[in-house]
Amino acid sequence: MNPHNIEMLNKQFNLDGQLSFLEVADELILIKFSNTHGRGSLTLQGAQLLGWEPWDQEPLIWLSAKAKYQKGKAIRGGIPICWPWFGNVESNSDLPAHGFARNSLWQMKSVEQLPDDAICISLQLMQSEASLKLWPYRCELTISYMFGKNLEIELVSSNLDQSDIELTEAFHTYFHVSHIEHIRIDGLDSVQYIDKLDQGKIKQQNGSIVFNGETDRVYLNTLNKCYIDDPGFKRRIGIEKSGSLSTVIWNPWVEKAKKLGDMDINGYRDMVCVESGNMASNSITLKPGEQHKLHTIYSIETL
Ligand code: TA6
Repeated sequence: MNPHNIEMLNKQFNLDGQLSFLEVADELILIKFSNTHGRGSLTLQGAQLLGWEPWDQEPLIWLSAKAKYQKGKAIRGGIPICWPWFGNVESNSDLPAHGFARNSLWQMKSVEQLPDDAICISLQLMQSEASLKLWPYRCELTISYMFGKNLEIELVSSNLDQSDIELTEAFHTYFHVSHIEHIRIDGLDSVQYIDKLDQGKIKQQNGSIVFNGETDRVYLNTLNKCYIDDPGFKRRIGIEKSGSLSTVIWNPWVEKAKKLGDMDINGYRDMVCVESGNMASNSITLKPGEQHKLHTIYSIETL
Protein backbone atom coordinates (compact mmCIF):
# COMPACT_ATOMS: atom_id res chain seq x y z
CA MET A 1 0.00 0.00 0.00
CA ASN A 2 1.30 3.48 -0.83
CA PRO A 3 2.64 4.84 2.50
CA HIS A 4 1.76 8.29 1.22
CA ASN A 5 -1.90 7.65 0.53
CA ILE A 6 -3.77 10.59 2.02
CA GLU A 7 -6.85 8.58 2.92
CA MET A 8 -4.80 5.89 4.66
CA LEU A 9 -2.73 8.52 6.50
CA ASN A 10 -5.83 10.32 7.75
CA LYS A 11 -7.27 7.03 8.92
CA GLN A 12 -4.15 5.65 10.57
CA PHE A 13 -2.65 8.80 12.14
CA ASN A 14 -5.67 10.94 12.95
CA LEU A 15 -5.25 10.92 16.76
CA ASP A 16 -8.91 11.79 17.38
CA GLY A 17 -8.93 14.61 14.87
CA GLN A 18 -5.77 16.35 16.17
CA LEU A 19 -3.91 15.65 12.91
CA SER A 20 -5.00 15.98 9.29
CA PHE A 21 -3.10 15.20 6.10
CA LEU A 22 -3.55 17.11 2.87
CA GLU A 23 -1.81 17.31 -0.43
CA VAL A 24 -0.53 20.78 -1.33
CA ALA A 25 1.45 21.93 -4.38
CA ASP A 26 3.51 19.48 -6.37
CA GLU A 27 2.37 16.33 -4.52
CA LEU A 28 3.69 17.63 -1.21
CA ILE A 29 1.88 16.13 1.76
CA LEU A 30 1.30 18.55 4.63
CA ILE A 31 0.35 17.49 8.14
CA LYS A 32 -1.63 20.03 10.13
CA PHE A 33 -2.07 19.47 13.84
CA SER A 34 -3.30 21.25 16.95
CA ASN A 35 -3.82 20.62 20.64
CA THR A 36 -4.47 22.73 23.74
CA HIS A 37 -0.88 24.07 23.54
CA GLY A 38 -0.86 25.35 19.96
CA ARG A 39 -1.04 24.53 16.29
CA GLY A 40 1.52 23.65 13.66
CA SER A 41 2.31 21.98 10.39
CA LEU A 42 5.02 19.83 8.87
CA THR A 43 5.72 18.25 5.51
CA LEU A 44 6.39 14.57 4.84
CA GLN A 45 9.13 15.85 2.55
CA GLY A 46 12.11 16.39 4.80
CA ALA A 47 9.96 15.71 7.89
CA GLN A 48 10.28 19.49 8.00
CA LEU A 49 8.42 21.38 10.68
CA LEU A 50 7.02 24.49 8.96
CA GLY A 51 5.41 26.14 11.95
CA TRP A 52 4.62 25.92 15.62
CA GLU A 53 2.43 28.60 17.16
CA PRO A 54 1.67 28.34 20.89
CA TRP A 55 -1.85 29.72 21.44
CA ASP A 56 -0.74 32.50 23.75
CA GLN A 57 2.36 33.50 21.80
CA GLU A 58 3.69 34.87 18.53
CA PRO A 59 4.75 31.93 16.32
CA LEU A 60 7.93 30.30 17.64
CA ILE A 61 9.09 29.22 14.17
CA TRP A 62 9.57 31.51 11.15
CA LEU A 63 8.53 30.60 7.60
CA SER A 64 9.43 32.73 4.60
CA ALA A 65 6.54 34.61 2.98
CA LYS A 66 8.16 33.55 -0.31
CA ALA A 67 8.65 29.90 0.67
CA LYS A 68 8.47 27.66 -2.40
CA TYR A 69 6.85 24.25 -2.11
CA GLN A 70 8.90 22.30 -4.63
CA LYS A 71 9.37 18.54 -4.65
CA GLY A 72 12.92 17.68 -3.68
CA LYS A 73 13.85 21.18 -2.48
CA ALA A 74 13.94 22.31 1.14
CA ILE A 75 11.40 24.97 2.06
CA ARG A 76 12.82 28.29 3.36
CA GLY A 77 12.15 28.42 7.05
CA GLY A 78 10.79 26.05 9.64
CA ILE A 79 13.29 23.41 10.76
CA PRO A 80 15.17 21.79 7.86
CA ILE A 81 17.02 18.65 8.98
CA CYS A 82 20.64 18.81 7.87
CA TRP A 83 21.84 15.18 7.58
CA PRO A 84 24.04 13.16 6.96
CA TRP A 85 26.23 16.20 6.35
CA PHE A 86 26.06 19.88 7.27
CA GLY A 87 26.95 22.55 4.70
CA ASN A 88 28.67 21.71 1.43
CA VAL A 89 30.88 18.67 0.78
CA GLU A 90 34.23 20.19 -0.18
CA SER A 91 35.27 17.16 -2.23
CA ASN A 92 32.06 16.96 -4.29
CA SER A 93 30.13 20.12 -5.23
CA ASP A 94 27.47 17.97 -6.92
CA LEU A 95 26.18 16.83 -3.53
CA PRO A 96 23.23 18.85 -2.13
CA ALA A 97 24.04 21.40 0.59
CA HIS A 98 23.08 20.21 4.08
CA GLY A 99 22.62 16.60 2.96
CA PHE A 100 19.62 14.84 1.43
CA ALA A 101 17.36 14.22 4.46
CA ARG A 102 15.67 17.62 4.12
CA ASN A 103 14.83 16.98 0.45
CA SER A 104 13.70 13.36 0.79
CA LEU A 105 10.27 11.83 1.35
CA TRP A 106 9.94 10.48 4.89
CA GLN A 107 7.35 8.02 6.16
CA MET A 108 5.02 8.37 9.11
CA LYS A 109 6.09 6.08 11.95
CA SER A 110 3.69 6.87 14.81
CA VAL A 111 1.56 9.47 16.54
CA GLU A 112 1.07 9.39 20.29
CA GLN A 113 -0.93 11.26 22.91
CA LEU A 114 1.43 12.21 25.75
CA PRO A 115 0.60 13.42 29.28
CA ASP A 116 -0.46 17.08 29.67
CA ASP A 117 -2.19 16.88 26.26
CA ALA A 118 1.11 16.95 24.39
CA ILE A 119 1.37 15.02 21.11
CA CYS A 120 4.33 13.18 19.64
CA ILE A 121 4.68 12.77 15.88
CA SER A 122 7.44 10.40 14.69
CA LEU A 123 8.69 9.90 11.15
CA GLN A 124 11.45 7.82 9.62
CA LEU A 125 13.70 8.04 6.60
CA MET A 126 14.60 4.83 4.82
CA GLN A 127 17.61 4.78 2.56
CA SER A 128 16.63 4.69 -1.11
CA GLU A 129 18.50 3.79 -4.29
CA ALA A 130 18.80 7.56 -4.88
CA SER A 131 20.22 8.27 -1.43
CA LEU A 132 22.58 5.28 -1.54
CA LYS A 133 24.05 6.76 -4.73
CA LEU A 134 24.75 9.99 -2.82
CA TRP A 135 25.90 8.29 0.39
CA PRO A 136 26.56 4.53 0.25
CA TYR A 137 25.76 3.64 3.88
CA ARG A 138 22.81 1.89 5.48
CA CYS A 139 21.73 4.17 8.27
CA GLU A 140 18.20 4.49 9.66
CA LEU A 141 16.99 7.93 10.67
CA THR A 142 13.98 8.70 12.84
CA ILE A 143 12.69 11.99 14.18
CA SER A 144 10.19 12.62 16.95
CA TYR A 145 8.53 15.98 17.54
CA MET A 146 6.82 16.53 20.91
CA PHE A 147 4.36 19.43 20.92
CA GLY A 148 3.46 20.45 24.47
CA LYS A 149 4.26 23.39 26.73
CA ASN A 150 7.71 23.10 25.13
CA LEU A 151 8.71 21.90 21.67
CA GLU A 152 11.02 18.89 21.93
CA ILE A 153 12.75 17.25 18.98
CA GLU A 154 14.83 14.06 18.90
CA LEU A 155 16.74 12.79 15.87
CA VAL A 156 18.08 9.24 16.11
CA SER A 157 20.71 7.95 13.66
CA SER A 158 21.24 4.16 13.69
CA ASN A 159 24.19 2.60 11.87
CA LEU A 160 22.85 -0.52 10.12
CA ASP A 161 26.01 -0.84 8.04
CA GLN A 162 29.07 -3.02 8.44
CA SER A 163 31.43 -0.04 8.51
CA ASP A 164 31.91 3.07 10.64
CA ILE A 165 29.79 6.01 9.52
CA GLU A 166 30.80 9.65 9.93
CA LEU A 167 27.96 12.15 10.31
CA THR A 168 27.53 15.89 10.61
CA GLU A 169 24.00 17.15 11.32
CA ALA A 170 21.86 20.00 12.60
CA PHE A 171 18.34 21.17 13.25
CA HIS A 172 18.49 24.26 11.00
CA THR A 173 15.89 26.06 13.07
CA TYR A 174 14.52 29.43 11.92
CA PHE A 175 13.17 31.23 14.99
CA HIS A 176 10.61 34.04 14.61
CA VAL A 177 11.78 37.27 16.26
CA SER A 178 10.35 40.79 16.55
CA HIS A 179 13.35 42.45 14.84
CA ILE A 180 16.86 41.07 14.34
CA GLU A 181 18.42 44.36 15.51
CA HIS A 182 16.47 44.31 18.78
CA ILE A 183 17.35 40.81 20.00
CA ARG A 184 20.45 39.30 21.55
CA ILE A 185 21.58 35.72 21.99
CA ASP A 186 23.01 34.66 25.34
CA GLY A 187 24.75 31.47 26.39
CA LEU A 188 27.79 31.39 24.10
CA ASP A 189 30.06 33.85 25.94
CA SER A 190 33.77 32.81 25.71
CA VAL A 191 32.94 29.93 23.31
CA GLN A 192 35.22 29.59 20.28
CA TYR A 193 33.62 29.78 16.85
CA ILE A 194 34.40 29.52 13.15
CA ASP A 195 33.59 32.80 11.44
CA LYS A 196 32.41 31.65 8.00
CA LEU A 197 32.39 35.25 6.79
CA ASP A 198 36.03 35.90 7.70
CA GLN A 199 37.90 33.09 5.93
CA GLY A 200 36.87 30.54 8.53
CA LYS A 201 38.99 32.19 11.23
CA ILE A 202 38.62 30.82 14.77
CA LYS A 203 37.44 33.55 17.15
CA GLN A 204 36.13 33.74 20.71
CA GLN A 205 32.69 35.06 21.63
CA ASN A 206 32.72 38.05 23.93
CA GLY A 207 29.43 38.43 25.81
CA SER A 208 26.05 38.32 24.07
CA ILE A 209 25.59 38.03 20.29
CA VAL A 210 23.92 41.06 18.68
CA PHE A 211 23.24 41.57 14.97
CA ASN A 212 24.24 44.44 12.70
CA GLY A 213 25.07 42.56 9.50
CA GLU A 214 25.24 39.10 7.90
CA THR A 215 26.27 36.60 10.56
CA ASP A 216 27.34 33.01 9.94
CA ARG A 217 29.18 31.30 12.82
CA VAL A 218 29.78 27.74 13.97
CA TYR A 219 30.33 27.60 17.75
CA LEU A 220 32.30 24.52 18.74
CA ASN A 221 32.66 22.17 21.74
CA THR A 222 29.68 23.66 23.53
CA LEU A 223 26.84 21.91 25.34
CA ASN A 224 25.48 25.27 26.47
CA LYS A 225 21.81 26.20 26.60
CA CYS A 226 21.22 29.36 24.55
CA TYR A 227 18.61 32.08 24.90
CA ILE A 228 17.09 34.45 22.35
CA ASP A 229 16.25 37.56 24.33
CA ASP A 230 13.45 39.33 22.43
CA PRO A 231 12.09 42.45 24.18
CA GLY A 232 9.90 43.24 21.14
CA PHE A 233 7.91 40.04 21.67
CA LYS A 234 8.41 40.29 25.46
CA ARG A 235 9.91 36.79 25.59
CA ARG A 236 13.04 34.72 25.96
CA ILE A 237 13.28 31.56 23.89
CA GLY A 238 15.30 28.84 25.62
CA ILE A 239 17.28 26.45 23.39
CA GLU A 240 18.44 23.46 25.44
CA LYS A 241 20.26 20.56 23.77
CA SER A 242 21.90 17.19 24.31
CA GLY A 243 23.91 15.05 21.90
CA SER A 244 25.15 18.26 20.30
CA LEU A 245 28.57 19.91 20.58
CA SER A 246 28.04 22.63 17.96
CA THR A 247 25.70 25.60 17.69
CA VAL A 248 25.33 27.60 14.47
CA ILE A 249 24.14 31.22 14.47
CA TRP A 250 22.99 32.59 11.12
CA ASN A 251 21.28 35.61 9.68
CA PRO A 252 21.63 36.40 5.95
CA TRP A 253 21.00 40.16 6.27
CA VAL A 254 20.04 42.24 3.23
CA GLU A 255 22.36 41.23 0.40
CA LYS A 256 22.33 37.45 1.09
CA ALA A 257 18.55 37.54 1.57
CA LYS A 258 18.20 39.09 -1.89
CA LYS A 259 20.33 36.30 -3.38
CA LEU A 260 18.34 33.51 -1.75
CA GLY A 261 15.30 34.19 -3.94
CA ASP A 262 12.84 32.62 -1.50
CA MET A 263 13.04 35.28 1.18
CA ASP A 264 11.42 38.71 1.16
CA ILE A 265 13.93 41.55 0.89
CA ASN A 266 13.20 42.40 4.54
CA GLY A 267 12.48 38.83 5.62
CA TYR A 268 15.85 38.63 7.36
CA ARG A 269 14.57 41.09 9.99
CA ASP A 270 12.03 38.63 11.41
CA MET A 271 14.21 35.57 11.85
CA VAL A 272 17.37 34.20 13.34
CA CYS A 273 18.76 30.68 12.96
CA VAL A 274 20.07 28.98 16.10
CA GLU A 275 21.05 25.51 14.94
CA SER A 276 21.91 22.68 17.35
CA GLY A 277 24.01 19.92 15.84
CA ASN A 278 27.45 18.45 15.29
CA MET A 279 29.75 19.68 12.56
CA ALA A 280 33.37 20.58 11.68
CA SER A 281 35.62 19.12 14.41
CA ASN A 282 32.48 17.95 16.29
CA SER A 283 31.50 15.35 13.65
CA ILE A 284 30.05 12.07 14.92
CA THR A 285 31.43 8.59 14.11
CA LEU A 286 29.03 5.67 14.57
CA LYS A 287 30.39 2.12 14.72
CA PRO A 288 28.25 -0.67 13.22
CA GLY A 289 25.12 -1.08 15.37
CA GLU A 290 25.66 2.20 17.25
CA GLN A 291 23.03 4.94 17.62
CA HIS A 292 23.33 8.72 18.12
CA LYS A 293 20.60 10.99 19.53
CA LEU A 294 20.40 14.72 18.82
CA HIS A 295 17.86 16.31 21.16
CA THR A 296 16.60 19.87 21.68
CA ILE A 297 14.01 21.49 23.92
CA TYR A 298 12.64 24.89 22.87
CA SER A 299 10.86 26.77 25.66
CA ILE A 300 9.34 30.24 25.95
CA GLU A 301 9.55 32.48 29.01
CA THR A 302 7.38 35.61 28.98
CA LEU A 303 9.28 38.73 30.04
O1 TA6 B 1 23.41 27.37 8.70
C1 TA6 B 1 23.96 28.47 8.04
C2 TA6 B 1 24.16 28.09 6.58
O2 TA6 B 1 25.10 27.06 6.45
C3 TA6 B 1 24.56 29.37 5.83
O3 TA6 B 1 25.91 29.31 5.44
C4 TA6 B 1 23.57 29.41 4.66
O4 TA6 B 1 24.08 28.69 3.57
C5 TA6 B 1 22.36 28.73 5.29
O5 TA6 B 1 22.93 27.63 6.00
C6 TA6 B 1 21.23 28.38 4.36
O6 TA6 B 1 21.53 27.28 3.60
P1 TA6 B 1 20.40 26.79 2.52
O7 TA6 B 1 21.06 25.68 1.77
O8 TA6 B 1 19.19 26.35 3.29
O9 TA6 B 1 20.08 28.03 1.68
